Amino acid sequence: MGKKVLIVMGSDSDFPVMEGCFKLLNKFGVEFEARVASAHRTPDKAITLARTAKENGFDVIIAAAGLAAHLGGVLAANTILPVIGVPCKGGALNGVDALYATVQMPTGIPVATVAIDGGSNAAILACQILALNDEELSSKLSEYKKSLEASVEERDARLQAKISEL
Ligand code: RP5
Repeated sequence: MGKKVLIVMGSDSDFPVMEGCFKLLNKFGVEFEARVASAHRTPDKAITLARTAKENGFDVIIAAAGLAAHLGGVLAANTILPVIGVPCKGGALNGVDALYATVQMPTGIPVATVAIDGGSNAAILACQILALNDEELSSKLSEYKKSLEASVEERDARLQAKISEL
């Protein structure tokens, strides 16, 4: 399988938010490349990454940025690949600024925005997009959903045990 997911981060300081994303993509066996490029500090680099992503073999882009987070929008403006935005917490507004900047895109240029610090969900959403044309990945996602169900049942059992001890 070639490189499938391009991850662009506004800064390496966004790494803690994106660690879960990298881990999940590894778990699902999806290849990715992660780069730092800023919509404000290195606009040419960010635009070039977006414009060349398709020809470089990527199918989905994930953009992670904090503060006035225009990265997802700038990437989406320069590609027809789906762009998933991860607003990162930080600064005086604690990520609400990044959420609004990422999610409130004008008609025609969507950025599929996950929760503040939702790096893991960005990985899952990217895998769900790729799984449309990948049966093996589709099966892995189904297994993952089953493991979530199992963990809820374990939590339910723990709750019942705690209540019975009161
Ligand atoms: C954003 O500004 C980055 O995505 C990061 O979330 C935030 C702070 O960046 P650094 O000053 O740590 O490089 O562009």
